[in-house]
Formats: sequence, structure tokens, C-alpha cells
Amino acid sequence: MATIDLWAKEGYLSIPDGNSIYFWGFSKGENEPVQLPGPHIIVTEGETVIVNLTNTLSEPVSISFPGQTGVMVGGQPVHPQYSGDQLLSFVNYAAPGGGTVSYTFTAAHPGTFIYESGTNPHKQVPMGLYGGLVVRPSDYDQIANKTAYGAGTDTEFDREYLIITGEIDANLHQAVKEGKPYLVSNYLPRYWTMNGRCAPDTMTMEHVDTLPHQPYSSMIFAEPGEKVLIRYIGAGIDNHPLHPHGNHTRVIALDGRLLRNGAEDRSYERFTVVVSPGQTYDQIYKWDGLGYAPNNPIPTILPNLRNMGIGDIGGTMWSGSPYLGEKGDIPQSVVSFNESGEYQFMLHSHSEPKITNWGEFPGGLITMIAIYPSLSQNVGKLE
Ligand SMILES: [Cu+2]
Repeated sequence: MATIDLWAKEGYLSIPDGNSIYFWGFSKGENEPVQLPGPHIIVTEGETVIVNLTNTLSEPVSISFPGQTGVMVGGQPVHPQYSGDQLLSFVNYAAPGGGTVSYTFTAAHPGTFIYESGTNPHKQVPMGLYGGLVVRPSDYDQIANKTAYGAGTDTEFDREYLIITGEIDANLHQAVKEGKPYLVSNYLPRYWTMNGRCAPDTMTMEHVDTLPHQPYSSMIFAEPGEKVLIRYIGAGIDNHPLHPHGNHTRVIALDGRLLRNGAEDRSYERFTVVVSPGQTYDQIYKWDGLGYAPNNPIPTILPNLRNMGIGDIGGTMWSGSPYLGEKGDIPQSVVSFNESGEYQFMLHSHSEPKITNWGEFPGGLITMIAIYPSLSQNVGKLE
């Protein structure tokens, strides 16, 4: 049995352009910081899950669990709540000012799912009341059997990352902060987030002091040839066409449902995956390189010094080796950014206004995939 406490609270998000945005989100407890997205819920197939919600906000808040069946409150299936003939909430809610509600369900299927507010969702979800739910297969083993959907489903992976997309319309957040009306049809996001952060903060490490309410990084690390499980969740209202450089991804599941019909593999490769509102996508990414091998056997022409992207033309881009093997000399006083000999690929939205922060490039939905010659086993563990 897994028991999870979530507190709905208010706080402020940091945006790389210096802006600070009032938001509503979930936290792990009374004295824990509110965060965007909410705390990851990671459970195992067949497990009974109890989610206790305490609401410190000024209006009713609830949690809906799309993809989970038989969600109960007080021994009854969750159901819409009315005040007279007015709909208050799609599911049972916690009253404002400290009210509580407890949801119980059995995590019946492995997969990637969203959890989000089921009360005024057009307002509360963009305000930040959402998070990710990962259900591991019943035979999951961190060392011996690391799969997304269980043994025999061709979903083995070496490292695992979860990226939740969202949008921020600063006018909505300001109106909610000031208790003013807001016309939903005017929704116009100016910031786009991966795991609650706008680029370049997406690439900053997990749990950094400078982002106390945005604990999750979107940076992806792997070794050549490893299977990298990338889970996407669309928590916003818009579609986001995301694609990584370096290789296609193999889409293995949609909305927590494995793309397999008995023995028949229904997974497919995609250059771009459109992350749609409320949907989830599980993919395997693998970078092999063009004939890459650790002993670097490919004859390569070392770039001319002027083509290395160092010094005046804007920062170091070359480690001294165009491949992941032995490094060569780099000019004196140059600080190498990829000093471990790694390759870095973008993973970004193809909708270009969304790779800005209020129109300023680079920003929004950009992160990087870094391929290192070798990495610790502790990198790319979802917690
Ligand atoms: Cu691209």
C-alpha cells in the first residue's frame, strides 16, 4: 500500500527572464515547499494507493486521476459535486482553508499517467495543480528487470526520465493572485515549461537552491547505445511537437497503454511526438552514433581551429575530440563545456514561439540530451 500526502498551496515560480509568477501547486506536506509539477507519485501495479489532499487555498480543490478506475472517496466512487444546480467540482474536493479529502484506488495497469485538479480545471490546472503518476509493472526490479510494462513487452530501459509540459499565461496568474475575473477565452501563454521550468533552467540540475519551487530537471543523460525511457505528460492546454536530435524515438505506449497486440509489436518510430493535453507518451530513445565505438576507430578529420566554436564566436563547443573517446589538446585558457568528451543534442518544441520566454529566444520548451562516454548508475533514476 502506498500512502501519499499532497497539500495544495500557493507560491512563486522563477522564470529565467527575471519574472516571478504566482502559482498554485502541490507539496509533499505542511512544511514542504509547494512545487511545479507536483511531487512524482511512483507506485507498483496492483498496489492500493491512498492520496490524502489538504487544501490551503481559497477555493475547493480536488484531484482527478485520468486512466485510473474505481477511485473511491469514503467508500463511494468519486462523483461530481454540486451546490444546488451549479457544478462545483468534477470529483469530490477538499474545502478551502484546510479541508481534506482522501482518494483510494488500485493502480491496475503499469504506465505513465497525469494527476490534476478536477475542480475548475480550466483555471486550476494552468495555475499549476498537476503532477505525474508512474505505475511500475508488478515484476519490476531496479536491477534485474527494469522495464516500463513488464517482462516480455520489449520495454527494457537503462535510464528513465519524465518530462511534463505546461504553459503559463501570466495574466491568468496575476488575476488569480488579485482575485480578479479572468476570461478563459483570452488564454495566451507567454511562457512554456518542461517540469515547471523554462529553458535554460530546464537544463539545471534537480533540487537546486535557486529554484526552490521547481525541483525537477529535464536534462537527459545517457551512454551510447543505452535504452533511455522518456515519459512525456501534456499538462497544459496546447499541443507541443517535441523532438530530440540525434535519433528518432520509438513510441511504446500512449496514455499508459502498451502499443502491443499479443505477440504483435505496435510500437513505432517518430521524429516528432505531439504532446497533447492530458495525454502521456512512453518512448525509448537510443543514440548509437554513426559507427561509434568506445575505442574511437573512425578516421576523423579534426576541425580547423576556426570551426571549433571557441573564444570570440561564442563559447566552447568542442572538447578536443569530435567523438566520445580520447580527447586531444584544446587551446590554452579555453574552458571546455563538454569537458567529459560528451555529445549534446537538443530536445525541443518545433513550434518556435514556444522555445522563447515572452518572445525571447532561447527559452521555453528546450532541454538537452547529453551522451557521455560513461556515467554513474545513479544518473537517470526517477524518484
Ligand atoms: Cu530540432
